[in-house]
Amino acid sequence: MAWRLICDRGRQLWRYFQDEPAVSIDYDEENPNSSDKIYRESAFKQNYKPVYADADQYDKLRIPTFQEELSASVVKSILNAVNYYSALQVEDGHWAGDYGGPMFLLPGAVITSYVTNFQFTEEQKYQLIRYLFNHQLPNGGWGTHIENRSTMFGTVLNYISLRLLGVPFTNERLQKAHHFIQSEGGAMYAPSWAKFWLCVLGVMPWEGVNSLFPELWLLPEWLPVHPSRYWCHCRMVYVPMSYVYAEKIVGEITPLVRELRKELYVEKYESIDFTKHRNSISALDLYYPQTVLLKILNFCTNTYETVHIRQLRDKAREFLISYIEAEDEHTNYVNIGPVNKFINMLSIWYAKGRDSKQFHQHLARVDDYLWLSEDGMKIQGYNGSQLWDTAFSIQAILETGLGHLYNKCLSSAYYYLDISQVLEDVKDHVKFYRHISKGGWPFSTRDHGWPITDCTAEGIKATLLLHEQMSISPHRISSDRLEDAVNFLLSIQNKDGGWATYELQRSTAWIELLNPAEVFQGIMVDYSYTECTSACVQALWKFREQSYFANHRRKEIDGAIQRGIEFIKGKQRPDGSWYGSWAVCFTYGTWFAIEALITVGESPKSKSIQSAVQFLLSKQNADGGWGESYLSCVHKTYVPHKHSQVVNTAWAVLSLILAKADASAIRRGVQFLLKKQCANGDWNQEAISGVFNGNCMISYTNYRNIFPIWALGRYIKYECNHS
Ligand code: LAN
Repeated sequence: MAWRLICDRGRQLWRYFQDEPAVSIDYDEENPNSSDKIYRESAFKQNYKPVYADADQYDKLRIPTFQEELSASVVKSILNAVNYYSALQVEDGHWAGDYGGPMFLLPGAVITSYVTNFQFTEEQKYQLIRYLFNHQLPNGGWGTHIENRSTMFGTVLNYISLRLLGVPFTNERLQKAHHFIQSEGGAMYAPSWAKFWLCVLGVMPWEGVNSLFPELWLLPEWLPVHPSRYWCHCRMVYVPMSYVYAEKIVGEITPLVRELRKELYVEKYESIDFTKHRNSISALDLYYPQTVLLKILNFCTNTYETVHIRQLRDKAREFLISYIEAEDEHTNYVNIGPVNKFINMLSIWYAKGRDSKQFHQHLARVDDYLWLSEDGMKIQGYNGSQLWDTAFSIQAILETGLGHLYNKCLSSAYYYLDISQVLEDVKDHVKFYRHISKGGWPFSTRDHGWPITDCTAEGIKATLLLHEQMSISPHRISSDRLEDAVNFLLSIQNKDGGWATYELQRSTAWIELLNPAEVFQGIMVDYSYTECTSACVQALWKFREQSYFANHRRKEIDGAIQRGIEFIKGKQRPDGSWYGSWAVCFTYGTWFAIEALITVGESPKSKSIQSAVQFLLSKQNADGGWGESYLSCVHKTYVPHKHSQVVNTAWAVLSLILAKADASAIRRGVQFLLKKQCANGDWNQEAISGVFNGNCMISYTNYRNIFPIWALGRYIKYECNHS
């Protein structure tokens, strides 16, 4: 294969090898979600070593022989599934997979490469172009994510990307996209995060955006609007954005940039009054409109911008660049996400120069965000989902009771848990508004290093399960390290009893009124979430069960669990469901909630569990499955998908078994999972599973294996208890 994934301690790099035969790429246009064929087919070829694939050998499996036909086929299916899925594991122990989905990230990389003059290789460019063409919609536009309808956010940015990647204006597909932009009134109707990039490229003057008010950082920290209180993803994006704004960075005005100025607007570029269009935004994009309060504040900061005070600006600029440098160092130039990665890189290019060591360190970490699938090469939503997928995979495989057959796979996964836990706080963490990190697990890699509440929780759960169920000795993840992980969780529980994502909740919901990104919701505050809270409660409970840790902060742990459970109960909706903020959607949130409640001993007969069961049963389809549309997340009300989905079905089955619900509903769910399994043990990629900020979807490719395995595994246990 010409393209190969090379991994090192979780770091994933797609490399092109000239003298190897090219990959055959067959993209299924019906489903915008890639099946991740390129990675999966080569990993499968290389690693597939099935154990006990022969159905007659059940007796060797130390599990009872089943009378019932369904159970026998479930065992067969599990073996087939784990045999397949374990072949996808990388040597360093993690599971790799496509973490694409958002369609507004690649343009940040391409525009930064154009302005700072770094080159993607020819092979990369070819694949980036393929990706963009593959995701172009029939009306010529692109959505904000791969399942979305066309938006100006997606279309303007991806149109520009294709032009910068060398596709000529006369190209038929670009003509269609051009037509779309023109018919929607031109690029000034794109949202503010797109306008930012237009200004950087020089196809919009900086007067076209509202002030990013760099001096905001100089206000006293106790003020509720101080940006140190924003959700870290929002904060870490607005830090370099404000720096770039303070410097009014614009790339070289090349002939191509001049052409784009003509192509992107309906009127002549020179005749447009861009100040008037600061708040213009297409109805296609509007999800969280600017509030009156924000408009008033924008008026003030825009006015201030015309007279701003030099000394204050210098002070703000200095602080911002020091913050950018700190984030770069803390994350080994990976940065918290793909948005600030490229804005930080641009800032460093400007402040330190093209030849600076820092710029080169940034360059070395660009490829960490790239992923190649059959639909082409994309910028992922993060530098991967390594730890998250691995911690879940461990739990899913152990749930089947067949862990002993997959010893090598599980010890290798344990190794990944070991090398990805964060062992120290970052330098100057107080100065740069970072919570402690010691003991936490990140979502991806240790190099990235931002620990997350629920990733830490899943890390603890997976570690303790492996310690319990596998003969791992000596424990490389020491008791001290597990205590640190628990300390991290205890340090980060909110006053409302819940857990947020990366930090304590630092502000109240009213600050959402200042959210300037018209396309996302809930980016200003790190709120407590049902999923994060459930994971933390489960982890603390698991930790508490180990007699070895009986003396470690027992009282605090008990209190934390109690308050966490109260929080979760308070989030239940009148219809019995829980909203899921990070995956699609009510089946996900409800699964997390039930898992936590049952773990701590809530009776399945309780009102809360019973109404959740009623909710789930009411959504089961005639084919036995469950299917939820991503629109559930957007509209915050259950929207069924046209087809049942294996991932939603698995969450529902996991929940119903715990809740001791009606056996026939469970069996029908299980039968649906069996029916959908492919001959090689995989399941087909269906609709997109992940979401963030209400409105943008993100792919969790391994969910189609993890959750069916987990659910079938739980079903086998359940049958054992019944027979
Ligand atoms: C993620 C990925 C992981 C995810 C879980 C751990 C699964 C979740 O339980 C908590 C939230 C979290 C950490 C999460 C938050 C939002 C992220 C970081 C992402 C979905 C990955 C990409 C997304 C990020 C915000 C994308 C960039 C867009 C901006 C609006 C800045």
